[in-house]
Amino acid sequence: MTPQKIVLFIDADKDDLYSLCLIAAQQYYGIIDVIGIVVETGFVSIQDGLLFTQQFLNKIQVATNIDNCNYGFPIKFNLYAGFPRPEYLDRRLFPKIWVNSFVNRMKEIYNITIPNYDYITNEFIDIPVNTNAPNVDILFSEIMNLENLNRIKILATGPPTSLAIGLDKYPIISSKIKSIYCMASNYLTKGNVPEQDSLYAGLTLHTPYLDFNGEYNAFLNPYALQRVILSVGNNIDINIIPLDCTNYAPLTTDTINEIKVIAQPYLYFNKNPWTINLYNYFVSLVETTIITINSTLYLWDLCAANIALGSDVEQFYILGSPIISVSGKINLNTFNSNDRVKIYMSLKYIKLLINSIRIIFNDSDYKT
Ligand SMILES: [Ca+2]
Repeated sequence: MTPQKIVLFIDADKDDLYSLCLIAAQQYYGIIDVIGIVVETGFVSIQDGLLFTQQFLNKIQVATNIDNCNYGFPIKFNLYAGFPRPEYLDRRLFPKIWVNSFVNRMKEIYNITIPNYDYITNEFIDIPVNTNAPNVDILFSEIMNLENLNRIKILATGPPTSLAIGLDKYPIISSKIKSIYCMASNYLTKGNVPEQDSLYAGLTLHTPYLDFNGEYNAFLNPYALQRVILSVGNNIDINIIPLDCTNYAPLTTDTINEIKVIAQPYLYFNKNPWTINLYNYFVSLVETTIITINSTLYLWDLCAANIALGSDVEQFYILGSPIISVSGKINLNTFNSNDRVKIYMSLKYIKLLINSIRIIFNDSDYKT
């Protein structure tokens, strides 16, 4: 069987990176063919995101196009720099305290650093970094030249700015895409963006919005998400994994223990050093995410990655064509259409953990 071609759009936070472990596993086992990973502005800047992604991929023994050599690693991913976010969205940022703690943990645990951050004052310094990653335009031209027979699957686990721009800039791209999976937005549940100006989040907005309680990926670029959803009109299968769904997958210290128990029999039988190294980084990065005991964390991108990879995690979805409000939240009264945009509303937590481990260890039971 021809491996499914996949393109990822990520924003390089810890959630993206441990989800990448599953993607790397499927590439290694020949199940998928990753033709590109695009880093978007989201958690950090595009260039910083590229550096974090490159360094983490090297830890799990995956080479990249921006490395100087392939280090003898068995697989290689091509990274691309996304399009910059529109300037009018510049005031929408992740809380500085989260970004700083992420940057510091990457150094502390993995010795992964970026050159334009002062680790003593905890401030970004204004020295431009350039990874020499090719621009996403290069990837879009490659996609345009693909045959229609094996249409690509797209997984977006960051604000989908480049994907949305690409759909407009290169209309032919739509005919090359089979499906899109986006971890974004919220429907019936509360968002994770502050409801008003927040000193903690470094959030000050010109005008208060009426419906101001979205999810971060959608909040960082609500118009991009809306554009992606509209491509349902081009015969693309659109799947939205909102907070309603990811809230079923809390990340606590119990989660780590459960993952370790599930992995035990695989570790007993599997002696492949590449796989074992991958598993160790996967579990340690998930663990590293738990910074404070009482913070509310979820396995956001892992849910989306599992659903996109066809892992059967017993989801329930509703159909409709959502309208995304300026806050990034799905507008409640927009389901009167016959469109088939799928909005996932639930997911079985324990199966998510089991299937993630099955994917890492190449146990095809993840689909049953
Ligand atoms: Ca992400």
